[in-house]
Amino acid sequence: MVQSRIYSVRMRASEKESHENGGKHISGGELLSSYHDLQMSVNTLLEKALNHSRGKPDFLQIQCEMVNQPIKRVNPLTVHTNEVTTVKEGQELARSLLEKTGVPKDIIEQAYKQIPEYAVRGAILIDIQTGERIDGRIDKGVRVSRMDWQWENFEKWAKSKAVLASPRLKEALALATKVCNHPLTIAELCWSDDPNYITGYVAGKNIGYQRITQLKHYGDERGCRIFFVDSSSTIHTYVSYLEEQPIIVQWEEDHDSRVD
Ligand code: WAQ
Ligand code: MG
Repeated sequence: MVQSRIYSVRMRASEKESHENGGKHISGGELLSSYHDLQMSVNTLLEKALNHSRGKPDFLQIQCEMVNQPIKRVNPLTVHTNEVTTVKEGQELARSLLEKTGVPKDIIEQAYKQIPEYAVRGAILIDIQTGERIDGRIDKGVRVSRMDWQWENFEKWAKSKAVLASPRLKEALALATKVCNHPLTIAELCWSDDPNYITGYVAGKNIGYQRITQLKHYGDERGCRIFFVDSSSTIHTYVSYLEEQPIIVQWEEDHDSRVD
């Protein structure tokens, strides 16, 4: 991708009303595109919006903006898949992995108690010192944007790691890689709001991207995305990083890092 004329393309779709008027979130998506690929990129996000298991959109927005900042290239987090046999086992593993990243136990419990209250289309930011939610985006959360991973490079990576190459894994791993690339991120906890997808993950610098095969039951439309953050003093620059810093994930075998 030539650095000049790179576009951030973002999509959001909802049922009944727009998100800001209280509509139900159906689907969202973000990618980076060259000018040449713009039509195909818009189509990719349009298809995603029109074919989501959460429902058909009544409101749909796709926005393209030229990116002016230089794009940073980062190696993907190391991936490990943890097979579990029940949701309970999966959630216990998620809690212990979060502890391993350095989130205190009581903060993890406090965060879990708040999960049922969240109905956002972005991520919740939680301060690991206080357990308080610090993003201040009540019913919106923070949407991480301006990250991507070229399909060919992703496929090559997936093949070498013997994992199934799916757009969902590519998107989630690119997002987690961007998020964990920031020094204030301690950990991320995530599972999908797609009722047909029950695998989720915990990610952190020292543990990499740890997939857990069951973090919720089939049919459940409640998703979760929490970033555990070290301090709230520079929250404004942290959020700008999440929303604005362009990042391309690019796997280079020599740079593969080891995790505990
Ligand atoms: N920025 C912030 N939050 C987001 C973003 C984003 N770009 N995209 C989604 N979210 C939030 C939002 O609240 C969703 O409800 C929730 O995360 C789940 O999003 O096999 O598919 O796109 O390794 O449904 C993880 C496992 C799948 C993949 C996660 O999330 C694998 C997934 P979804
Ligand atoms: Mg998504």
